[in-house]
Amino acid sequence: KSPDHPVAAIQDTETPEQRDARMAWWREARFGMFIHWGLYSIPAGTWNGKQIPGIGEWIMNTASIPVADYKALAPKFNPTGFNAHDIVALAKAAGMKYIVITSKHHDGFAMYDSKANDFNIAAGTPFKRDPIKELAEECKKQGIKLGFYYSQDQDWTAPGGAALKTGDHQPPTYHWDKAQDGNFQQYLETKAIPQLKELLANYGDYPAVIWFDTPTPDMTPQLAAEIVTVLNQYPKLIWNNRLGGGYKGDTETPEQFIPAQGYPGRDWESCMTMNDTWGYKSYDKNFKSTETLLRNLIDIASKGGNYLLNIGPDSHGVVPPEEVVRLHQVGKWLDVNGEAIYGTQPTLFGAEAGSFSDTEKDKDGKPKFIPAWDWRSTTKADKVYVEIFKWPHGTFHLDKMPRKVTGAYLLADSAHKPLKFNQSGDRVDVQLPANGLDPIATVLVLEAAK
Ligand code: FHN
Repeated sequence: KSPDHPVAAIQDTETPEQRDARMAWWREARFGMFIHWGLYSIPAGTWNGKQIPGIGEWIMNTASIPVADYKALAPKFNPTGFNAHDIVALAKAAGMKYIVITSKHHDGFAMYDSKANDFNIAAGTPFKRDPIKELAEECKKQGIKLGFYYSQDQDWTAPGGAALKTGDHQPPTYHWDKAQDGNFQQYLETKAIPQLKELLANYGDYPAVIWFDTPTPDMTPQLAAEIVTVLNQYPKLIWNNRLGGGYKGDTETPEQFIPAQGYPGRDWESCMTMNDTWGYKSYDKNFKSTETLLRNLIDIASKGGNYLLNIGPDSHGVVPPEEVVRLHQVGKWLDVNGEAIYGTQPTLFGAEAGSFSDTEKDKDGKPKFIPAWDWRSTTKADKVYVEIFKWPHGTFHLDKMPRKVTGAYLLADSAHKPLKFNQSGDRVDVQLPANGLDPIATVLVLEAAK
C-alpha cells in the first residue's frame, strides 16, 4: 500500500508467483477481440443529416447531443441480428483467445440488464435481451475468456458523470447540458460502483478482465480506492491501468500504436481499430489490410504484448463484413502458424532486430545493420521462430543468436523438411527455398534450446 493508495490493490499484495498464476492465461493468449457496441451504432456517425467527424462512439459528445435526445435512441434500439454464438465463433475463427466488450461506454448506456440504473438495453429497448449474459454463456460453451470494458470515469447521461473539465486526450467538451450537472462522487457511488458490482457478480465465471477507460483528475486516489475495494473481492480478476487515482493495474494499454520496445517487465496490450472508429460508423470504410493486421499481431507478440483488435457491430448487432473477412484471414494464418504466437516469449534479437548486410557497409566501413521490419521473431524454451515478411533470395542470416541451433524448417511445411543451415559463432545462415509459403508471413523455425 503506497501513501497515495488508501486501499492496497491485489498487485500490491500478491507474491510474484501468485501474479504469474493470475496472469498466465492472458500472457498465453496474445490475441483478443475488443467490441465497441452501443446506442451510438444507430446514428452511426451521422446526426441531423450531418456527418459528424471523429470516432463513432463519441458522437453524443462531438455533436453536443442533449441528454434527452440521446436517451431517445434507446426505444429505437432493436438489434435482432445480434447472435452471441456467431460473435464468439468469429473470435475463435480469428484465433482470438478472449473478448472484451463495452458493458457501458461514455454515453452511459448499459449493454446488460442493470438493476442499478434503468438506462440499459434490457429495460429501455424493445430488444429486452441481455447481450452480455448471452456472450458469457457462449464464451463458456466455446471455451474463451470474456472481459468487460466499463467507462467508470465518464458518463455523459448520468448527473455528475460528465462534470469533467479536463481530459487527457479529447477536446475539453465534457459538459454541454444542464441534465449533466451533478457531483462526480455521487455518480460513482450511485451508478458506476453499483454497476461494477453487478457486472462482477452476475455473469458466472466472467468477467476475466475489467477494462477501465480514460482516467481523469476527477478520479482521486480516495475515489479509486472505493472501486479497488470491490475489485479486491475477485482475486482472479485482471484489470488495466486506466482506473485512475494512481493505481497501476495489471496491464499497460497503448492505444492505436505499438510501443517500439514493448514494456519490459510489464504486461501490455495494444488496442486498435480496424478502420478509424471503435463504434460503428456507416461510412468509415478505411479498413486496414489483413497484411497490416497480421504484421501488427506478429510485431506485438515479438515484443511480448497482446493485440486487442476491435470490431464495431452495427445497430442490428451485425458485424461489418469487412471486419469478418479480415478476421477469417488472420485466423487462417494462425491455424497454421499459431505455434509461433501463442505462449511465446519476446524476440531474442532486441526490438530493433535485424541483421548485418553481407554487401552494404555503414559509415565506419562495417557491415551495415538492416533493421528487421522484414521479419520479426518470437521465442519458446526450445525454439526460435522467425516470421519472415519479405522473402530473401537464397540464405537468411541472423546475427547475435544466443542459442545453439540444432535444426531448421518452415512451420507451414507439414513435413517439416529440414533446411540446411550453418552456425558460426553467433551468426546463423539458413538456406531457404526459392519461395515463402504464405504471401504475408512465412515462419522459419529454428530448433534451439535455451
Ligand atoms: O474515449 C475512448 C474511446 O472511445 C475508446 O473506447 C478507446 C478504446 O481504448 N478508449 C477511449 C480513448 O482512450
